[in-house]
Amino acid sequence: MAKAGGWLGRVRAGLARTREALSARLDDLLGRDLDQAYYDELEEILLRADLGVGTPDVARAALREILVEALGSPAPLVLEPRPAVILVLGVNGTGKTTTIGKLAHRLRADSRRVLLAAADTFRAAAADQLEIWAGRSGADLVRHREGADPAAVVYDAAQAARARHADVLIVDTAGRLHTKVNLIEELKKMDRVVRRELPGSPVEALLVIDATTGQNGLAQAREFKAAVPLTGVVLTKLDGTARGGIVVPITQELGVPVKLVGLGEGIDDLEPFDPEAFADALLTPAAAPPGEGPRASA
Ligand SMILES: Nc1nc2c(ncn2[C@@H]2O[C@H](COP(=O)(O)OP(=O)(O)OP(=O)(O)O)[C@@H](O)[C@H]2O)c(=O)[nH]1
Ligand SMILES: [Mg+2]
Repeated sequence: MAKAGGWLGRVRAGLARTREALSARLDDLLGRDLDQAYYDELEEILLRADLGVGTPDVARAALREILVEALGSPAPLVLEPRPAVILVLGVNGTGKTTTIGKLAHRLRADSRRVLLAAADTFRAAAADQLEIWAGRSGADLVRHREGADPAAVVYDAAQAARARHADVLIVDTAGRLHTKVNLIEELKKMDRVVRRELPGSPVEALLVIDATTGQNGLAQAREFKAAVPLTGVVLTKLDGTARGGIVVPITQELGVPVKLVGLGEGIDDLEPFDPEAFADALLTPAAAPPGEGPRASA
């Protein structure tokens, strides 16, 4: 024991500088978002300690496995029986209306009849914006005048969805802070009305989170979830952020799957979330097929 301790003690002392360099920098990484920048830094730390290029490769493979496990299985939207309802919620400017436009386009391409409800009656411009997306995607629209009760829009849209045999009714709501009690009550009312008017229809409540807000988005999600039974998250603006790793804590801490991701402002920039593809996209530089090593494309 004493001998082993002595040996260990000497090696430990000898490795002091390497260890300090490693652990101080590993500590810096703790608590940060898991993203490409994180991975690059981890790789650099391992290489600086001369652990060799093989070690970053092993670390990459292990990290991929951890990510895929943490992210769970793909969770597609529930769209049957028809008409299916999708309520789209979130704080201001996260990309709700844009996501609805893109989603309507995807569903139309899949030959589904889509009806959009402009339940953001806060500003007339909000319904105008949704109307433009309806035109682009070939969806129908129900709108009321500015300042109307959002639940009344939802009521009319539910009747229209039934009368016009819509396959999917998507409800656009006004951006709201999760801390505003009356606005959260308004959301609950919309949720109640649509369930009452379309009994038997599946209701997706999708929370739209702007990935660039990082951990803040997670705090929003907790509050929304306490108010409305969320069925999924849409993570937008992944194209412009180094914080894409926020997907992991969202999935794990909320227990709500990420269902869609927004990758730009265009009509085609929305994709179903695929955990395996996401882990690869996060860890593998563009153009390098998996397994070719971290700098194969450089
Ligand atoms: N880069 C990028 N921009 C996006 C994405 N999704 C939305 N945006 C942009 O984000 C801005 C806000 O989008 P909106 O769809 O109006 O957001 P909203 O949540 O409906 O906003 P409010 O209704 O005001 O709460 C617009 O400039 C969009 O083009 C995305 O995935 N990537
Ligand atoms: Mg909007």
